[in-house]
Amino acid sequence: MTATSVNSYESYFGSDAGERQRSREERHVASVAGHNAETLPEIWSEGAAPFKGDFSKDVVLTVEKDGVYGVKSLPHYGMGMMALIVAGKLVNADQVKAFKPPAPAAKRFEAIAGNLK
Ligand SMILES: [Cu+2]
Repeated sequence: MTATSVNSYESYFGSDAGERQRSREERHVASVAGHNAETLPEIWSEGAAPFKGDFSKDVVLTVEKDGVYGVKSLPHYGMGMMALIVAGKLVNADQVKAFKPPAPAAKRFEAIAGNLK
């Protein structure tokens, strides 16, 4: 399954990005220039390879280990431009619980994290 996100600045990672997505491949489409998608290292399944997409370029993350994967747009992460991708079991759910986002991003993070069960 491939999950596609993004189409505007505000919803770069899609309004549905926090929903439970058990995808093995996640594609971030650079439909708006000036963003990227890369690993949020605090929320990343142990041993999984990190990734870093170039600005204004599509990037595909192929997930091979169960867990929750945090993805951020580097320049806009502080405003909450992030997503959580779930693959298989929530083996690192404790990382989500412990994570403290930048203050302006807290509301958005709580909203997407609240969709994890
Ligand atoms: Cu961005």
